[in-house]
Amino acid sequence: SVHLLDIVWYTESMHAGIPVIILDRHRLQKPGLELAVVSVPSYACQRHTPLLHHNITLTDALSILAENAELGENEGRGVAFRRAAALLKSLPQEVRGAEQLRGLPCLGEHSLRVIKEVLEDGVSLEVETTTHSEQFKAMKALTGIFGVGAKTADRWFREGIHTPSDLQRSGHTLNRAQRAGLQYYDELNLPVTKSEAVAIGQIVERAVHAVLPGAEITLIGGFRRGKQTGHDVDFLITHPDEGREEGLMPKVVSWLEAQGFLLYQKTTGNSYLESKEGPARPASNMDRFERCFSIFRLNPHTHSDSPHPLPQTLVVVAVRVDLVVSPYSQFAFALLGWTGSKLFERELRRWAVHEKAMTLSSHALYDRKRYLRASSEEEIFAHLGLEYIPPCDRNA
Ligand code: DCT
Ligand code: MG
Repeated sequence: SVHLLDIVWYTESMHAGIPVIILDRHRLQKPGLELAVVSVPSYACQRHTPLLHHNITLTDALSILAENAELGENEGRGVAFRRAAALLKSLPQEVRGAEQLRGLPCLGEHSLRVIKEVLEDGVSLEVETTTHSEQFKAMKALTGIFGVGAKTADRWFREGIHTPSDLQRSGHTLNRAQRAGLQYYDELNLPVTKSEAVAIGQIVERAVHAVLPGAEITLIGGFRRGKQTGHDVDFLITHPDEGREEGLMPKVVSWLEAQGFLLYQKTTGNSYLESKEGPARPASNMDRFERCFSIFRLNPHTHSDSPHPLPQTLVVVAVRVDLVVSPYSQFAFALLGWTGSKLFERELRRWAVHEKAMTLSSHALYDRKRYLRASSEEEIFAHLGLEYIPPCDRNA
């Protein structure tokens, strides 16, 4: 019922090249302007999603439900809530009424119901019930232990174990990761700050250069997307002379251990098979890079710029650090695959398969049988027929 003249292309709100249409209510004899985003692409990898956005209350509510679904190992439901939240994060303005969401993709019935409730009542009953549920609280506390996944946490919850202290008292046999997770529980559940990440980066650089001069170290994960805090720090290591990076991790780990920087580490060797035709196609989304899951030790108060006063009992600052080694020829794919966010990565792979009949992993991109080479992220986006999205806009 809107006359063409009533539609204004509001270029200031042109968001990521997405046309945003403002319906001029004056012309419709109603006061105020109503935002109606009529064309938002449905894949998160087609959109710019900045870290700071306009719909935090709504995305927080949806994230709780996503987390609850993931803890209940209901992956499909979790992804649906994550997609809905990501859509809202990409909007150029605050949503004030459900009618503004008409025609937008990614918003399923359930997500829409939650959004409407929050818009009308300020809270969603389902979200409130979830956050107060004993099971959700216990599952969060238990999976908050490094080395504990949803399956294990659920088994313990059914045995009446709700907290890390319950677990400690239970006498359960824990593996090495879980023992470290329990030992450093409080420290590991404090957010890692950017300056701690930088301090760890300097240590990693010293370690890597001590055993392989010329190697390149890149901060990846959330910090590369501009986050100021994270649950861990992720680094990608490579060397311009392909092959020099082989077997690097054990040497780096020995150096770090000798200097007393590691509280825990587990290294896994690489398992990719490089052939003339390119890296082997992955059987799953799992990476096969040489990788080290570790817990670093930093001296408290020297490296921490935590806005919260650090507990007096804190003897060390324990920080989760992931190190990944990639051959130079796969570096761009590893960089893209490890920058995240998790949903952005999932959407890239979904786009590749469903829209381009290609397969993307952190090792390679295949157009059916043909390996597509790339030495930068920009080239990979181009191969995929996507506009380049910089890391700071991949916060889907
Ligand atoms: N990743 C992924 N799929 C997963 C796990 C990880 O694509 N299932 C990629 C995307 C992000 C990157 O690896 C690092 O993972 P995390 O450290 O878990 O994510 P993050 O974005 O760095 O989050 P945080 O800031 O909390 O560390
Ligand atoms: Mg991270």
